Amino acid sequence: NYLKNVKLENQTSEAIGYLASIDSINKVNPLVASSILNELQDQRSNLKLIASENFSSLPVQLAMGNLLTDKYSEGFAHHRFYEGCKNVDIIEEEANNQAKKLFNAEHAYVQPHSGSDANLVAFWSILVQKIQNKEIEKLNKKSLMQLTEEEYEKVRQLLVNQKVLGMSLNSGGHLSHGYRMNMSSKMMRAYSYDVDKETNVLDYKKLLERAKEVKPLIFLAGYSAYPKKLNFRKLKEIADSVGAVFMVDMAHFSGLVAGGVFEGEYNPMPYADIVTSTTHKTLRGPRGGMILCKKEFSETVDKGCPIVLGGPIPNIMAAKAVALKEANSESFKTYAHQIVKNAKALAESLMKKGMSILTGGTENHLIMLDVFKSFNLNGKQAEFALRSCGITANRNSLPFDQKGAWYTSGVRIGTPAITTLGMKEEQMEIIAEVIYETLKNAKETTKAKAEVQENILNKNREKIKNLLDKFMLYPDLIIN
Ligand code: DSN
Repeated sequence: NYLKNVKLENQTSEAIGYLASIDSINKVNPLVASSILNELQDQRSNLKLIASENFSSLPVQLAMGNLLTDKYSEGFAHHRFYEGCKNVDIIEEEANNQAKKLFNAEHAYVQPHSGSDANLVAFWSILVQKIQNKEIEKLNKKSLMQLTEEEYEKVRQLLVNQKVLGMSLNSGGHLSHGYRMNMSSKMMRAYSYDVDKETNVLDYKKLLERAKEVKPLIFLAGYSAYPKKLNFRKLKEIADSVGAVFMVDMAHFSGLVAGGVFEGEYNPMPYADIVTSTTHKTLRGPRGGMILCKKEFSETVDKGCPIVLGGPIPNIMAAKAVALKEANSESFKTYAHQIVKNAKALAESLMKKGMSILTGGTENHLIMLDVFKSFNLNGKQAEFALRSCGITANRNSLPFDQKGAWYTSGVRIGTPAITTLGMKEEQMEIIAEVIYETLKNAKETTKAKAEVQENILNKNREKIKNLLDKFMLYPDLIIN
């Protein structure tokens, strides 16, 4: 019994809830219970620098573990294909309202199970609204169901021949933005734009030329590995100049928008027609997705389930409502600003030590290290060496990377999770030192591994341990 040494009376209600759930799981499947506790131990003893991860609060986690998971609620709030959805309606509506308030959105949809699902729903919604509905009208029919087989095939061909233009995976865009191996490039014709080869930064003039060349239906902005802010006013002008729908995927930086770090021209909300996001990255909620859009798209977006998605996941929507309420607070604003201050401080310290960093710094929560240029390592070797010293990060290809997507020349690091732990600029100096000392001393052992000599490894591990002891994950959760 994992709880035999735990005195529940000394713990907070969140800790009791968490531990009680482990105890209860342990009675049915001890392997699962021990894996959850081992994961807690892992995340407590390694420094999480994965830019897309965070630590959600215990209330967010607890909101996921209950009987809401048993409910089917296809449709959307107050418009369901099932009876008995009153409480799910309240929860979904609350999550929508919190999202609308947080982002000043006309409409919110919190059902997507992931960011990629949110993008599929958004694409589908744009295709229906801009192409399918117009075609049905032209044919003097009321719905798709009234079309003859021949007419239907004509509409289908029209849909798959529409164009989406998104940032290439190579430049830091996402798979679901039209990468050849991804579904997004099969449901439409996908085109991409790149960063400038010299600066690794987006050149808005070249982007305008590319948009004019492609003339997409959807002009898509957003990234998962680009360390700069995006100017949404300029991007909207580009979209308008070619008559495209302007879609933004803010999965990586939605917490920075929510916290008021990305304001004015750097906030996509006033400019984009449709915005998608995950809820688990900088936003610090449960794993999932959401859509925010102008009224024009609300009707089709709300039909995401059952047309694109299966049933919504009510327990996750409940956790989204909790997380979005947390994000609607002053302390979240302070948190979001600190993420970027920490990233800038970390980048500065690394560069002072002589490390090569893409674009010479960062304007957001992530930093792209060129480990090949700096240390003659590939990303996989660097990732392995860092983990051996207690740092969890992920390799990432750099623009025009010669080493491909598996080995890569880069490592992506980010500050959302360590900022949640309470770390500030002072701690970034220590982290930079560990990263630098680890990578400088890492010796290639195989194509996938680089090892650090024991005395340096121990010294670095000790530094990380000291940091994590001081900035403990869920300090209220006491397990002996
Ligand atoms: N896999 C996520 C990331 O790490 O950025 C994006 O989906």
